Amino acid sequence: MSVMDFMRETALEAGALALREQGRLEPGRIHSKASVKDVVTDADLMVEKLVVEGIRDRFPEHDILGEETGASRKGGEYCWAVDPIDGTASYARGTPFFSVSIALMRNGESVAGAVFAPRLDELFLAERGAGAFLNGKKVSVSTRDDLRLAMLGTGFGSFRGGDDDDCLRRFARVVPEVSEVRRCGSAALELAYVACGRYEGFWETGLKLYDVAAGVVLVTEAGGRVSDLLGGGDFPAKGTVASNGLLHDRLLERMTTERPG
Ligand code: LIP
Repeated sequence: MSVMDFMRETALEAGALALREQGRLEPGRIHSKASVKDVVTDADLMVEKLVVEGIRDRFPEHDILGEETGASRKGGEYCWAVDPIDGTASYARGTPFFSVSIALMRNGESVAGAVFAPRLDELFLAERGAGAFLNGKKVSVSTRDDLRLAMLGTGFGSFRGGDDDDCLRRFARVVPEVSEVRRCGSAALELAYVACGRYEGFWETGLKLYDVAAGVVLVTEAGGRVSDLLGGGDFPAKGTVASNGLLHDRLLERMTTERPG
């Protein structure tokens, strides 16, 4: 089985499990992590176990970074970044906006990714050099180059650690200048929406590698661009900005939160 077949099958299986478990979620199966704003459900743990065991069986020599189980590092060339349920808060409230996100990284760069939204029945897959696909159909980023017509996604992950005035200032700068800003609650899914042209762009700070690793390869393989807030490659540590490429620099200009004077 090829890496992409493994990814597809694992994402579908993991998504089916997440879907079944969403119907059975009750308060006792939802827990807080570092703060009350940061939730994890029993389903996150079950789905991560399924994915991690699959990787261990098939690629025993590879490293794994899982949102819930942390990192197992053998110091090798390949590492899998797994977010079993990206958008756990949305998932726990019963919304359809959550996804399973699985990425394969080589020497720190994403080379393949799967983002599956089981309630929406949408599987996004990308492999470096081979393009990005939604349910088997090739997708590409939007060709809109007018910021006023842009629909963007964002998130407020940086608030988990407390207040974040910069995040609010950035939001206030962007909102009046674009057509719409959406917040679905799953960064992986919003990156997938940039890849397939539904959104022109996305930005968020406070994300972790497992949130973005699959989405990044989707966006770049669909013809878009991903950077940190300053236009460099240090994402997600210094923020994540993704776009159709055409609007990237104009988005970056709005990411600076310095106030005049
Ligand atoms: C979540 C994201 C969400 C972001 C949160 C968080 P989780 O992932 O995808 O969009 O705003 O900070 O990281 O924790 O549900 O896997």
